[in-house]
Amino acid sequence: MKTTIGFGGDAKAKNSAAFFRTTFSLSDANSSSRYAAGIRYDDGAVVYLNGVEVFRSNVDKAKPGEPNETQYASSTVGGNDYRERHYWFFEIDPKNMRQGENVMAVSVHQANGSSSDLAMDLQIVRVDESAFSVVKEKAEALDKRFRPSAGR
Ligand SMILES: [Ca+2]
Repeated sequence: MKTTIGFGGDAKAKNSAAFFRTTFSLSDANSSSRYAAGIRYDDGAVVYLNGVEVFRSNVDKAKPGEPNETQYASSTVGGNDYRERHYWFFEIDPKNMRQGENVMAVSVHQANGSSSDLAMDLQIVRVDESAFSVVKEKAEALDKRFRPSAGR
């Protein structure tokens, strides 16, 4: 683990979500590259690129009037669950990438206030068409752990 975070002080009422944000820069965002991201999470995660949701898993959309950011995850991801132990891969549509600075944000959600742990790791690889096919095939071979982007 690279960063350890607190849970809010009350072990029976831990923070429902944690928020992470980072930036990266692209000098040629309009190239023909494709983007494959891999994420591990406990218990649920929503990923945003430049303010656009690009991945959501195990977190229901908030009901009207409820704060989306602090939703609990839909279910518990246990220690042996592939979502915590392995990467789930998904494609990011290149149209969501910007020339210059890009902002990647992730909200990670607990299943409930007494859940023992929360974790997240995210990576993005930028590849050409042939390398993308290899990533996709290998991820699909692992329990179909690949999700195409909504734009495709
Ligand atoms: Ca948890």
